[in-house]
Amino acid sequence: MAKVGYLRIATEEAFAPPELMTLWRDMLGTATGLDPGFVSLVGFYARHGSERASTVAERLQDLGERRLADMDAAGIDRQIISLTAPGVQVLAPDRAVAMAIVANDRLAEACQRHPDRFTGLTAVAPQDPPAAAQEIERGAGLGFKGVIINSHTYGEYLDNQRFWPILEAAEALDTPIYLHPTAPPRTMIQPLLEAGLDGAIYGFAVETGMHLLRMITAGVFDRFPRLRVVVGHLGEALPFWLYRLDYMHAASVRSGRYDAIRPIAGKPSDYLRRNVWVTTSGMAWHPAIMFCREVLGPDRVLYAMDYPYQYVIEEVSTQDNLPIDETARKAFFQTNAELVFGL
Ligand code: 1DF
Ligand code: MN
Repeated sequence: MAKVGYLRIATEEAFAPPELMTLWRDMLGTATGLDPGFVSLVGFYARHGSERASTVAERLQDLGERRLADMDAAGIDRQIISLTAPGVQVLAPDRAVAMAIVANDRLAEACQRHPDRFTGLTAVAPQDPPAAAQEIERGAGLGFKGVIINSHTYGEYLDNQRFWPILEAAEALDTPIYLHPTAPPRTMIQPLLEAGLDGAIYGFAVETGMHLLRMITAGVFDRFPRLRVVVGHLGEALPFWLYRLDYMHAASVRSGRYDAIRPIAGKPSDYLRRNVWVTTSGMAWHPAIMFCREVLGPDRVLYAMDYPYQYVIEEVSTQDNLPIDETARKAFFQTNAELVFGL
């Protein structure tokens, strides 16, 4: 990998503690009435015999030499590491709270062993909002620089006031929430699943983009104006929709068609430019990256690899070669991430 005049900080990089892998496998083996998204996603990575499934599962569990060697080979200086989807958000509440603590302890140990290479985000169990708020505080004490939420929890979204202690804690500690995809919920997945489109190819983006949009239109960012949200995959398609979101949101407000669409202080695009940062995870494509820089602003677009799900070394040089100047390149790979995550 070419030496360059900036650090490459990859911001959406995943891990799974072996304890959680084991628990997921047990659930797949014994429980009935399982969530179809859990079966599709975790059933693949934890149990499928294919080369993709087994190398991802191995790499997810490594927070040591293998991960560091992969980073070296790709020229990644630092990973911002978070608990992979669905994390603990598919577990019963008490188990989820306990397993988030295990995951955070494991990740904190690894970050302490490799402080120049790894930064962690705090995993939480949204099933128990007060416990999650407490874990966010503990995570900040462990040195974590944000919170990972793997999208919906049993089909519930962060605009639901029951989750607001989580948003309140993140805002109070001035620590960003990384809103990461997971398999769509039971109530949404069927037509995606039957076509094989529920995963990272498209279903993730539909579900997570909607999650962020729900937060915006519900007025979450009026209630928590300093809350910062980072979202992968170049904003889960929302930047491409900005114009129409603003137009149709205003039309819905004017007509009074929906109880759920009430006036909010700004246009949807205002919140995307004020409260949201997007990362390129898996979207190593110049036209899309340049478009997001243009419509959101160059300080809002950050590099991410999506290790180990999209460990493609050539995509790093693709992004080294973005048609931007050296200052902007350093912002894209390094300083935007340093600012958002407070590194
Ligand atoms: C996949 C992709 C899985 C991403 C992920 O976590 C993930 C995948 C379970 O390809 O199945 O984080 N991703 O962010 O694109
Ligand atoms: Mn990811």
